[in-house]
Amino acid sequence: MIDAIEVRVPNLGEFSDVPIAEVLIKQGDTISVNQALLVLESDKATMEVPSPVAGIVKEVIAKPDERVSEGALILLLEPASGREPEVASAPVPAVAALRADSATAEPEAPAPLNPGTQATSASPPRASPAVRKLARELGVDLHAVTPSGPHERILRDDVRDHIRDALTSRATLPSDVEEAGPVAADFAAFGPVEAVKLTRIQRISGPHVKRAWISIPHVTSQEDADVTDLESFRVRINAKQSAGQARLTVLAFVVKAVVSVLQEFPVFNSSLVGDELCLKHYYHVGFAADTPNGLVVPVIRDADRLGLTAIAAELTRLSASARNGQLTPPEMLGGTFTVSSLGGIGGTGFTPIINAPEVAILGVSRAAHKPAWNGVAFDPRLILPLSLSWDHRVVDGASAARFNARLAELLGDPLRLIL
Ligand code: CAO
Repeated sequence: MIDAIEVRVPNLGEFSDVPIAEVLIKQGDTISVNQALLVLESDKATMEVPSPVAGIVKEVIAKPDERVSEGALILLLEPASGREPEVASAPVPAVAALRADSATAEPEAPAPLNPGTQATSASPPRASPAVRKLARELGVDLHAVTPSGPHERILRDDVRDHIRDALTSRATLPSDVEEAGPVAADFAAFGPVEAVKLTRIQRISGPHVKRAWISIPHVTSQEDADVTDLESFRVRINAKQSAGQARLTVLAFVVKAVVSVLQEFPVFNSSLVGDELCLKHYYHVGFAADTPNGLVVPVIRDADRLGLTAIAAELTRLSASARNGQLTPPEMLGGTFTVSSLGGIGGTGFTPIINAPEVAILGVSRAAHKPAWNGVAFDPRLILPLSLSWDHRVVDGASAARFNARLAELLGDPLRLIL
């Protein structure tokens, strides 16, 4: 059995009776040769006292704020596994680090984790070389750290707490959003309630929609399209459709027009990948479909190669599959732009959520007759409200306004649209 080793304060050169600013080890710690044990701080300097031997700390004798000189007992050490103690092969320096007591002697720390909380203290932060090193490694500006040690000294734990607080505050938005619903409320205390499970589609699409809403800076631009001529054209064509032919819906015209405008404004048919835009040279247009089980988004592939009636046929086929729960995964993948039409239901406008990784989505509301000034009198015109949500990292307001204006122009001139 090897006796515990007494580890004492080494020769401090010109210094004696120096206060202990920090005790860096605790009982049970396994320490290695040269590991810092104490930080001593005099009026003129800060010193770290390294360990001359390796082992397990049996008892810590030194206490913060005590004053020590050469020979003072710091701790009792047990050699690891009862072996002969490993000692420094070269003499351990009396102090591992010695610095003038000025923060300017230290290299600059990298950009702070949380610049918003940066302090403007005139005096340099007080911290041991080890703490400064830790702060540098972790990119923490010590000016921003709240000290908890004696004499406003920043301790290791203060640096760690600072990082934890910074990370927690960064994570606040999503978790706040998550907790925004009154999940824990006891609704039954106010009246009868019933619990209904979310559908499978809702459980799958919910997190996707939430992620898109939180992570994409959305802006929605509104536009009115005069679809008076389009509607009379549509009614005329539908009246002549033979049995079995797909009905031309407003949505079919919208998809046709959207493809044409996407070709003119390629950025709307892209995805943001890191700091690059992936511009897609194919046009797979998704459309939101309301089904008994929830919202799904079937995709009309290569919509640019389809005529109006083929688009209408695809809309009919995919809508039926969506309602019957028979869509296959490929029929829901690869969309480059989405249209969400609530026109069959109502509404004068809404803010659709972008179907990430797409960068824009078009919302279509219910067309209604509105008076339009023709220069002489008010004319009743059928106006279709368009709501384009776009990712402000990719699209700017002017482009969105041009996209919408062009779309409205095409929808206002059905012959040009189909030619
Ligand atoms: N303005 C006025 N009336 C409209 C219209 C519009 N924009 N769009 C459709 N209508 C009317 C038409 O009268 C149409 O009948 P006719 O074509 O015979 O005249 C009727 O509504 C029914 O249209 P529809 O909605 O069934 O067909 P559609 O092709 O327009 O839409 C589909 C198909 C699948 C998009 C639609 O059924 C649907 O599910 N819409 C909901 C989408 C949704 O939920 N979006 C929200 C997503 S975010 O939660």
